[in-house]
Formats: sequence, C-alpha cells, structure tokens
Amino acid sequence: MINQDTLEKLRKEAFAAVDNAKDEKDLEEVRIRYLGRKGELTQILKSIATLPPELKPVIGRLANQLKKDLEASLKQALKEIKRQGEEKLVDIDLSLPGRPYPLGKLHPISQIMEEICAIFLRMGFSIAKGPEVELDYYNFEALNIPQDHPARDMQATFYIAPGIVLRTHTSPIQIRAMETMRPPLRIIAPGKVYRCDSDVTHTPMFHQIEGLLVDRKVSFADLKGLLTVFAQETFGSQTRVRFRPSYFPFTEPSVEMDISCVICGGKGCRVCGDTGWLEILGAGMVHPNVFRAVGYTPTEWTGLAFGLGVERIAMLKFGIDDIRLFYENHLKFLEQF
Ligand code: 2U9
Repeated sequence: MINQDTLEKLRKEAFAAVDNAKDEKDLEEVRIRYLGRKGELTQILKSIATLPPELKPVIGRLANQLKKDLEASLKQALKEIKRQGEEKLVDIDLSLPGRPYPLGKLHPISQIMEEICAIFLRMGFSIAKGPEVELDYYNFEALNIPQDHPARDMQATFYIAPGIVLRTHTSPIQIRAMETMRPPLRIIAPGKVYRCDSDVTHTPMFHQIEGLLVDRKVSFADLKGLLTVFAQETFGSQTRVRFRPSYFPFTEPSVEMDISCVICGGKGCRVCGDTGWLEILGAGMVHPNVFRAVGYTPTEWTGLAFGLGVERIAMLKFGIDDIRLFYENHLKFLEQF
C-alpha cells in the first residue's frame, strides 16, 4: 500500500532523473515515466481513492505536492537545456571567411553620365558645373533667346520667381564659364535640367550633357568629327552617323545627329520607326550673339556646341522603352545595371 515512504522514494528517483537528463528528449522521457497517462505518479494519484479514509488527506496532499514540484522542476530543466543550446550557437569560429556584403552600385543614369564624360575628358575637355536655380539671363537671354522668342515655348519652364527659373538646359553653365575663362576652351557641362513635361519619354527632371569648344578657325568638320568619335565610342565602332539641318537659337548653322539604329543596325524596326536611324543629339556652330553676350569677339573666335539627353542615350543603350522606370526606384529594375 502507498505510504509516505513510497512517495519520498519516488520524489528522490524522479528528481535524480531530471538532474541526469542531458537533452530535451531525456526530459520528455522522465515526464512520461512519472507524469504520463500511465506514469508512476499518475497511477499513485489515481489509487488514492482506494486508500483508507484516514490516509487519503495526508497521502493525497503529498502526492499532489510532488506532482507540482516535479512539473516545476521539469519546466526549469527544459529552460536551462534550451539556454545551453543557444550558447553553443553563438560559439563563433573567427577563422571562417566573412559573409559577402551586398554591394551597391551607381544608378544607370550616373553610369552613362560618367561613361560619356570620360569620352570627352579623353578628348581634352574639362567638366564645368553651375547652379540648377538660374537667372533668366543665363538660361535664355545670353543664349540668344530674348523675352518674346518662340523658342521659350519649346521648353516649358518652371519659374521660381520673376527672372529666376529652374534651368531648362545646362547651357547657362557654359555662359558662366565663358564669362570667367579666356578662349581657347573645351568644356562639358553635365547636370540635371527641368522642364514641365511628363510622359513615356519625358520626366520633369532629366540629365543633359552639353559641350562647348571655342578656338580660332573651328569648323563644321571639327564638329562632325568630334561627334562621330563620340557616337562610335558610345554605341560601337560599327555605328554610322548622319547630320540633318535643324534650328536652335544659340547655334548657326544647327544640326541634329542620328545614329544607325542600335536594334536593327539600319534595316528598320519598331524602335527606329522603320527609318533605320535614331536621333541622339543636337549641335551647331556657336551663334555670334552668344559670343557677344560674353564679350568674345565673334570675328576672332569660332565655336562648336552640342547637347544631348542622358536618359535618351541610356534608354537606347539598355533597350528601355519607358523613361519613368529610371525614377521609380524598384530594386529589381536598378539591380540589372
Ligand atoms: C552655348 C552655346 C551653344 C548646346 C546645344 C543642342 C544643340 C541640343 C538638346 C538635345 C536633347 C537638348 O536634352 S535635349 O532636349 N540640345 O539640341 N544643345 S546645341 O549649344 C550651346 C550651348 C552653350 C554657350
């Protein structure tokens, strides 16, 4: 029959078993052995009902107390075993190689900007910078675009205040450069420009690179040669170019340059509208009025100038048909470049 001694013996045994458990599996075995449905202590608790009435309260209390203590001890032991497991996990091997760190990279537009600038740097140009918030004078007036000139409508302008605009092109950089430098000079002006325009090929902010070369006896042949080298360095040596007459207030004569289509090579396709040609930049010989505005004598100095939209070049190089993708910042898009 169950008595105090039986319970005392069981207590010692059970607690020793908890102490000897090495892992979660051992602990679960101990629990089942004593507290499981057919466990030793469970059997004892069940048989209390059959004890003589005078023993029931004493043995009942002791057995229930033992059950509580054993449950608490198992819980504590489980916690301790888990903690030791975690300690093992942070046992770091310092001799292991580090995990590769994900590297960022330049935005595709910055990559193309750098690539194009590098081409002109190799040809002796240096980079000029200037403000994005610009005086009307530098953005228009000095570039032979007076107040009421229709060319002002060609570029829908963001006005900041009367006489102050967000520059619509990087040409004002070159006006400022000519004000401070004596010719001869060769500069490129890369930077952000702003026009109130938005669709698949236009964003209100985009990037331009303009170039200006001023010297004595600069010819239209120099312009064609320089831009042909640029086109072949950017799009490959097999690239053909053609020049079409155009109009800009700040150059005379003015041209637009096309390259043979980067997709079909000139046979005609959807991208080039079946013409075989893609327009990539505008250019011309610097207008005498621009030289007058900066105090250069137009009979002594001659100049060539060109301007291109960086996003357009990037779209052609990477085969992208929607300019807005560059500015939505989806990593899945940007990671490709
Ligand atoms: C000075 C004198 C002349 C810069 C030029 C263009 C032609 C031109 C457009 C190309 C695509 C702008 O981004 S775009 O919309 N630019 O066609 N730009 S000549 O001529 C200058 C610049 C500065 C002092």
